[in-house]
Amino acid sequence: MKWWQNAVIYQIYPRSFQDSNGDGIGDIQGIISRLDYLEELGVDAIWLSPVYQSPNDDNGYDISDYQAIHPEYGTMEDMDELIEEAKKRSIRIVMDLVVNHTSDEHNWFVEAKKGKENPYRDYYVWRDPVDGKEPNDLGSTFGGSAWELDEASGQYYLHLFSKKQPDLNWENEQMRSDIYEMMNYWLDKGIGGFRMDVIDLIGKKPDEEITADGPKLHDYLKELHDNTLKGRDVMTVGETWSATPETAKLYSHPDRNELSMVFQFEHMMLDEQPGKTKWDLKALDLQEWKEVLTKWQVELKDDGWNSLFLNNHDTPRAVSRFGNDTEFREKSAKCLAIVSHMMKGTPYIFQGEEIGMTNRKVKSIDEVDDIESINMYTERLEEGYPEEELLHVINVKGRDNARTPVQWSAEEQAGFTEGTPWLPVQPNYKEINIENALENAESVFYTYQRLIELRKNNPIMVWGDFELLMADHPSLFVYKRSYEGETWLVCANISEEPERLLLNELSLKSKMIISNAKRTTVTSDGLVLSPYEAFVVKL
Ligand code: TEU
Ligand code: CA
Repeated sequence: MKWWQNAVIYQIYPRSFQDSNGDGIGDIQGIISRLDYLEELGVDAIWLSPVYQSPNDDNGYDISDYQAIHPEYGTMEDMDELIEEAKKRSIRIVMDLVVNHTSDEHNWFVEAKKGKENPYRDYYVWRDPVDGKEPNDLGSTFGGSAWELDEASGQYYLHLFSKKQPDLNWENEQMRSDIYEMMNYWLDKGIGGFRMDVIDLIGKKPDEEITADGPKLHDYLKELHDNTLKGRDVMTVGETWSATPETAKLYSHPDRNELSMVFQFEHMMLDEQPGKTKWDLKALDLQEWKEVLTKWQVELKDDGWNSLFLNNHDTPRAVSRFGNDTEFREKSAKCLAIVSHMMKGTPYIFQGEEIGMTNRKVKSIDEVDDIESINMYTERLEEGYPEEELLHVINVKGRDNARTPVQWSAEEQAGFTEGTPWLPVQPNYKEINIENALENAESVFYTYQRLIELRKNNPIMVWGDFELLMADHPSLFVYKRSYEGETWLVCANISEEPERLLLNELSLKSKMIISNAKRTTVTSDGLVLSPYEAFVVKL
């Protein structure tokens, strides 16, 4: 067994986690000061969103120096201290690796712009204009063309994200070898591994308008593995929006020596209109959601490894999106935690999820920080969309939802900072905060703590086969896990109405493992599950 197979990972978005010096920006010393809290929660590793040198065009996902810490987060000494202090608490630090692109302020790009003869020119993707215009129709995720003209040379460079995030050219061997060297620098520090940003894009073939799943993607990952990860006890998780169960097996099959697992997003895209963007909303159909999650559970089986998550720094808060963040906030947050942690794979908790933090509401675009939301707003306003509608979709899907400061206490600024936070603290912090959660034995926090502990002590949670029951039920999510003669049944009512559950498998002899409704016994002759009730029993 690998350590990450029964691990639970906690994602920190450092800007919003804990400020230690009153400048309103979370930092590494802030994280160190909260390690005891994470130890109490019980997590095995932290996925740390980028803390590298960066002009922050995309909040650190635009890196200008991979081997330097942004001064707003601290110093390299702080980083070393974080790794060491975390290790003392058996917590590993998984670094974010952003190597599909750099910042335009990275020295490689500064050199590359000097001209076609520069040795770094080919580290990036340059093309001549076609008919005096962009080489083709490739678009950027953040809006507009993916090509930007460099006046000096008359060539365009590729940027699949912002103009300040030029794409690296993975066909350049020297560039790849520089990346491996940088990765080894971090691995030698004793980190726990890497979360690899949009790694499915590195094999791009821009001339053919192929971005994800390019022909050499897996060759690059194998080479990367052999030059960096091989022989080290680390984990890797690729961020792959394009993954299907078939490609996920290519990335994560234990015999292929590429990655440990990938983040797939199929269950995260069902509330958008097919073929359109994340901003084109559609109501989520629970049956479809169950079907997709089940497909991933069943198809990866022993030929790959799943990651389990319902939110991250790019997506809305899980409780606001899949649960009910008003009347049933705590109950639905626990329900979602149970449903997700009881599956097979490695669970990820995004900061604040463990207390049921909610989405943020804005009334004006001036309150928005996220580049993706702002660009979409500007573009669509020009196309004639009503402002109201645009603010609505930003409130539903915008990335700032996840990025408001962690609510530590009822003190001013939620105990996040003594200054003015870079993004306002949510008004509900007086009620929803970690201090309150720790004092209340019934809080969402203790559901997460219990789920993590259960995973440590019950191999069935890690290895058990998955089987969906009642597939056609519109609001009950019921599944079985079975392992070495043992069977657990997970039952959840993901709706605001009570639901009747009739299952022969249940009996008075079933042993309650966890319940979010203080249920102690179950029977086969009909139970009524209250709104968002969830429980797990051992049969
Ligand atoms: O996200 C990849 C990505 O494609 C996102 O832009 C995604 O489509 C969108 O945010 C969904 O709302 C990764 C990082 O997680 C993200 O924070 C970065 O902005 C992006 O890569 C570029 O590095
Ligand atoms: Ca700070």
